[in-house]
Amino acid sequence: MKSAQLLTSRRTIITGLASSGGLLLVGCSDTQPPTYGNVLRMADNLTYRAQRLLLPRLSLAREYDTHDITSIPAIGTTDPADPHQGSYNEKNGVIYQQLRDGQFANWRLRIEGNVSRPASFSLSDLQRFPARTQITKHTCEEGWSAIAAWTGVPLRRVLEAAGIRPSARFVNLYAFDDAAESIDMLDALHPQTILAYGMNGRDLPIAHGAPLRLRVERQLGYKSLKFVHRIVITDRFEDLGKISEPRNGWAWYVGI
Ligand SMILES: Nc1nc2c(c(=O)[nH]1)N[C@H]1C(S)=C(S)[C@@H](COP(=O)(O)O)O[C@H]1N2
Ligand SMILES: [Mo]
Repeated sequence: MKSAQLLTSRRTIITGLASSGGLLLVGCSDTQPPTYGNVLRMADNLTYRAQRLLLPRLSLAREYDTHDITSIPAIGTTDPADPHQGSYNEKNGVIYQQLRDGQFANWRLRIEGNVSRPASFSLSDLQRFPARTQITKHTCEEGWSAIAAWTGVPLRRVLEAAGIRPSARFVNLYAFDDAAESIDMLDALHPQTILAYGMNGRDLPIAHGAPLRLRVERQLGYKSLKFVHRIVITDRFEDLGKISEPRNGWAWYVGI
């Protein structure tokens, strides 16, 4: 019995390895993070496959207590309306300034792409969904981490309200600065993946992404896009253009 079990598990491991090897050979298919033909970037595929293989599908990131909360710096864009910031987008920067002047009353989150009911939600619409608060550790690729409490609506709820089609595979999110992110459906439907409008018991501050940011707790900090205003659901991996991670030399999948 024991040896039979061992054999089975060994076979699973071998099959797993063989399938990641196969994927390496296949390279850039529409089901995989893109490598753009660069051998060094093939590691993205491996990290992605290994994490998806080894981690239970819905394993939770650790959650902390209120007394664990630390101070947290604001990094990257801290004001999309400030033309002096690195990722400033002229058109969206002006829109952001107007929305902020109106306390985000006219702000809307658009959900489009491959959904059966494209939707548009105001902040109060989103606040009417059941909320989730989680105290988690943010880990930045620059080498620092911080613990904060995030309150928001699970992304899953919002996607379901718009009607996820069975063929949906990726969720692309766009921000008011020149930043965008995409995550796969597994991360999108994960219970700790939320669209946060609150931080440490208050409204989300501007510098941390007001009025709405993504929290995707099982990946590095840069996946947690701030200033989100548009979400597009797609059937295949899409290059998000010149602002995309792969084109800028950043890994698409950064599981922790
Ligand atoms: N729109 C947008 N989102 C962003 C960034 C950014 O520059 N613009 N920076 C990312 C990085 S690198 C980190 S570490 C976190 C920082 O979040 P914080 O400012 O709330 O600490 O936001 C991420 N999300
Ligand atoms: Mo970061």
